Amino acid sequence: MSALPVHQPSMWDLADEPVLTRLPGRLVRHHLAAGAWVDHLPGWVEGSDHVLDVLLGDIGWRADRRQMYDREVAVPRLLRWYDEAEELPHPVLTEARDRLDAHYAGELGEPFATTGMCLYRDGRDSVAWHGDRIGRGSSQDTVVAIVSFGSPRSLLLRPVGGGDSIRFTLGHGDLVVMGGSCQRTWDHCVPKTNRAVGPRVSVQFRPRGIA
Ligand SMILES: O=C(O)CCC(=O)C(=O)O
Repeated sequence: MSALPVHQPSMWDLADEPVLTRLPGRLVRHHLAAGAWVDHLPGWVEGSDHVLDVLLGDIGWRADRRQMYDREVAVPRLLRWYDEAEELPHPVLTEARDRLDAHYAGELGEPFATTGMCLYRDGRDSVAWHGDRIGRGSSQDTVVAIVSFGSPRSLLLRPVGGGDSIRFTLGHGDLVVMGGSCQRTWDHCVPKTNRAVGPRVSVQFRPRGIA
């Protein structure tokens, strides 16, 4: 695997230890068409530099390849997957999952189980338009929560089949949650950028059977 990117500590996130700020009353819900919604809370995690340092370490990042027509190409990001039994690499991530469980229990009716991580090394890394429709996500409403660490990147959403896109900028310590029919009726992507951006790690919490 290629060398991991180096993180320049930010000048504005000076908390000594990572701290999760309050969720209720601060998350803003955006209702999209067809029963989809997105909750957004910039700066949910304070002291995120500590978490990013750990995530940019040797936590088992994997460089994947996939078939594209007649060629095999590198997936433009590094990946790490934690099943429900595996300990997460920073305790604040376990606390984040517990807090999300408590907050979304009524709406979701089941706990978050797996944790997927993507490392975008620079602006050339990306994820193409898709919905999390492997497994139950293809037929059932669900909730996917993403906590972002590192350089801000855009998360775009657009209706399946096309239409205007909506942009969320995901910065250091920000939380975005896609819910309702979002994975079935909307697609999302993180496009490449020509801006000089540093690394970003996306931490995604999903219920069992959603990918
Ligand atoms: O980078 C992100 O926050 C989105 C990741 C994503 O959509 C995925 O891995 O399915």
